[in-house]
Amino acid sequence: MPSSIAVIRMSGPQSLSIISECFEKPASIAHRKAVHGKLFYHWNEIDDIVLIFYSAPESYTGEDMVEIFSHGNPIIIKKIIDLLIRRGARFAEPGEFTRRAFQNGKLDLTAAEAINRIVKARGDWEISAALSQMHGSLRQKINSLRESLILMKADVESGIDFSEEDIQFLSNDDAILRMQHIHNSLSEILDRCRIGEKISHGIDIPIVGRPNVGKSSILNLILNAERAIVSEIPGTTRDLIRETVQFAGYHVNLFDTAGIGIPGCEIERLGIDLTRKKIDDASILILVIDVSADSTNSDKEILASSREKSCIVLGNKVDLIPENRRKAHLTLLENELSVQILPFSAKTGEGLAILEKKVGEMLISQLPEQRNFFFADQIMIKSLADAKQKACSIQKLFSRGEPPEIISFELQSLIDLLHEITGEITSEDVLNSIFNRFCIGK
Ligand SMILES: Nc1nc2c(ncn2[C@@H]2O[C@H](COP(=O)(O)OP(=O)(O)OP(=O)(O)O)[C@@H](O)[C@H]2O)c(=O)[nH]1
Ligand SMILES: [Mg+2]
Repeated sequence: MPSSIAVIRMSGPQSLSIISECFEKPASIAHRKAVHGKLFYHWNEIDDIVLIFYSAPESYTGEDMVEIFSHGNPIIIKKIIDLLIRRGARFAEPGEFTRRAFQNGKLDLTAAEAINRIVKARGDWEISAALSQMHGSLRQKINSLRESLILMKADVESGIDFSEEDIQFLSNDDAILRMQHIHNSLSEILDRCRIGEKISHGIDIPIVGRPNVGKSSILNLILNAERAIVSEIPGTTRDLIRETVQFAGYHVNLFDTAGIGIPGCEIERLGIDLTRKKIDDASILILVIDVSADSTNSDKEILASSREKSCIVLGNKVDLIPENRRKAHLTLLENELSVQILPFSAKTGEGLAILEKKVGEMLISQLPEQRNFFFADQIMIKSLADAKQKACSIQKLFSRGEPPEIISFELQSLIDLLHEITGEITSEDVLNSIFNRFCIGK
């Protein structure tokens, strides 16, 4: 796809010599200075470019790096890449730039994970949490726990050295309390990583109600696209239709569902089963009723099944009620169904802004401290869960008064686990699992 500008990045010790061979003014290339000039292949000009050279170690990867800003025509981009490859460069693997940055000590694994999320984030909150993790929010937490553990291990080992003289550097009660604190902190970090997972996966919000109330019309209105079939025939939607949108600042998976009523055929019945399952699994629901028709037992049944959830009840088709009768009509329905109804019209868009605001409020209340959630790879989450488990077992070792040699050994293995999370100790498999999820060029 053409764009106005493209950026082509090259990293490694030969970057400078490769670019110098094809740039018209090689002598003007200097560290962190933008220089403008022609790029040539055998005296043929390929493009007019701006380039920036970063001298190692002051670059993203920690190696010599060149960034070429060219025009964004794919033909030009291809020619530049071909030219660099002919001169000795090669295509980067997914995430290779960040992997090299990690290997050169420019960032730790928690920051690498955050950078991947910044590129892929689909909601405002996700971006701000990923930025804060890139700046060290998760690393600092892990490092501070590790420092406490190192001090504790030193205290335990001092107890070993001086055991003959009966000097106790760390009382058992004190140690148990400190381990409890570490266990709680690990537990909190793990919870925040799980919230991060949930937010990245997107929060599921099904749109439910009896047939023909306007669920598909509402999905289409939110998406601003004709995604689901709308018709006046009840039972039009029979399957779950999932669409991911940025709604209320979050990455949300909206589901249009089959209307819950008396099924006319086996397919409708299967669709209704899927809807009921979706209601059970979701924590936030958009429940639709048709205010232009009388409420039915199906409306009441659906409301009853969503009592435990955060639920927004939309009174759709409000455009069909004359303005002067609206208030009285809605109050009557609210009393009959014992819920608060948001007047809505998929036809005119009335109520959409309030719906978005309410969804945002519900997400905020369900995701406490969301600004502070973290992003972790599955392997990091596993290491965190193992670390939490280990903290718990070390606490028990202290309670049972086990010998300091054993406790010290276990403390060291907990310290090592924390090293794995930030990446000081890592296997090739872990690195592959993390960086293979990156896109090429990052
Ligand atoms: N006047 C008016 N008509 C609407 C509104 N929303 C939906 N309709 C109409 O109501 C009918 C049913 O709409 P759908 O969106 O297909 O309803 P649904 O709930 O998805 O129906 P099923 O898939 O059969 O369960 C269609 O004829 C829509 O044009 C609205 O806000 N105002
Ligand atoms: Mg439908």
